[in-house]
Amino acid sequence: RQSLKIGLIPADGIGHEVIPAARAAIEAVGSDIPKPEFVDLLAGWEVFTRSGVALPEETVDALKECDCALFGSVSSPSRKVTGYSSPIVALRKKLDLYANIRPVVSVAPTAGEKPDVDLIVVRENTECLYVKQEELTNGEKGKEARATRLITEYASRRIGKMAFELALNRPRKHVTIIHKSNVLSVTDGLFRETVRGVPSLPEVNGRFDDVTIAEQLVDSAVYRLFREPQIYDVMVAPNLYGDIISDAAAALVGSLGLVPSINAGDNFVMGEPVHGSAPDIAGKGIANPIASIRSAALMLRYLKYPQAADRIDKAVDEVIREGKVLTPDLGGNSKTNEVLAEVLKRI
Ligand code: NAD
Ligand code: K
Ligand code: MN
Repeated sequence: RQSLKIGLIPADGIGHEVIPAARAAIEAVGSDIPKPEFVDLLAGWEVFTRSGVALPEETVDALKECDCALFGSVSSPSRKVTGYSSPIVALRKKLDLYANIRPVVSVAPTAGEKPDVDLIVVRENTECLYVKQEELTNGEKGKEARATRLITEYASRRIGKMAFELALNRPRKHVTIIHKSNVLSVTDGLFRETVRGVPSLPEVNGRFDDVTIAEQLVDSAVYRLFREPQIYDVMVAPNLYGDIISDAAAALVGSLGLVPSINAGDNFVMGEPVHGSAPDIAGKGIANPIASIRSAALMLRYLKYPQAADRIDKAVDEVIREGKVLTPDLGGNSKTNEVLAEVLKRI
C-alpha cells in the first residue's frame, strides 16, 4: 500500500470528541504505517434531523473506496421515528462486517502482572434480533409485538471460524460458546451445534484441534463473568448476547470508555468504541478517548500493522497504569484532550 485511506464517521454525541483522538493516535505512529489519508463522512441522528437520511448513500459509496474506517457512536432514539434506522446496524450489514470483535482486558497495576480479565467477545454482527423484523398487531387482549430472531448455519459457521482463529493466536486457546439452547433449542441450538462443529469441518483440516471448547448458558455466563472472569478467553455469541456481555465485561475493567472493538469482514474493517454517544457527558470535553484510540490500534492490527498497534496500546497502558491523567469515568479529573496528549507523548 502507498497510503492508507481511512473513513472517519464520528456520528453523534461524544463520537465528535473521541474519533479525532483516534485519528491523532494514527497520525502519531508515522512510518509504521503507509501515509494515512482521512476521509470525513456523515451518518447518525444529527445528519438525519438535518436531511432525513441517517446513512447517506455517499457515505456508503465513499467507504467502499477506503481501506478501513473508524466509527464513533450514534444516538438512536428509543422510540420509533419514521424513516430512521440505526446507521451502524445498517453499515455492518451493507459492508458484510460479520464479526464484532471486542477485547476486554484489565490493565494490571504493575507491568508483567497477569490481568484478571483478558478475554475477547466475538459477537455475530449481522443477524439474531438485529434483523429488526418487528410487527405490532392487535390481539384479543390488546397489542401484541413480535420480532424475528434469525440464526443461520452460514453466519454461525463463519463467526465460529473467526472465534477459533482468534483463539489459535492466544496462549490459552479456549473458546466458550454462549447460548440459551435449553430454552431456545431451535435458534440457539443451531448456533451452538454449528460453532461446535467448526473444528471438524473438512476445510479446517484439523487446524483447531488444540483449541479447547466450553459452553455456557448466557445468564450463568454473566454470573460467572462477574465472579470468575479469568475462566474466559474467547467468548463467541449471537448478536444480542454478545452486545450485552461486552458491556457487562466493560464494567469489570473500570469503564465502557476503555473498551474497543472492530467490525470485521473478509474485505473491510471498521474500528468502533463499544460505548454509545453518551448524551449525559457529550459536549463537556470529558469523554474517555481510550476506547476509540484502542479501536484504532485494533484496526491497524487487523490490517497487519502490529508494530503501530503495539506502540499505541503500550502508550495507553502506561497512561492508565500511571493513573495521573484520567477522565472522570476512571475517577480522574482530566479532559479528553489531556489524556490524548499523554498518549501521544508516549507513542
Ligand atoms: P452509552 O454507552 O452512551 O453510555 C453509558 C454510560 O457510560 C453513560 O453514563 C456514559 O456517560 C458512559 N460512557 C460511555 N462512553 C464513555 C466514554 N468514552 N467516556 C466516559 N464515559 C462514557 O450508552 P447509553 O447511554 O445507553 O446510550 C446513549 C446513546 O448511544 C443511545 O442513543 C444509544 O442508542 C446509543 N448507542 C450507540 C451505540 C453505537 O453507536 N454502536 C452503542 C451503544 C449505544
Ligand atoms: K459505538
Ligand atoms: Mn452495545
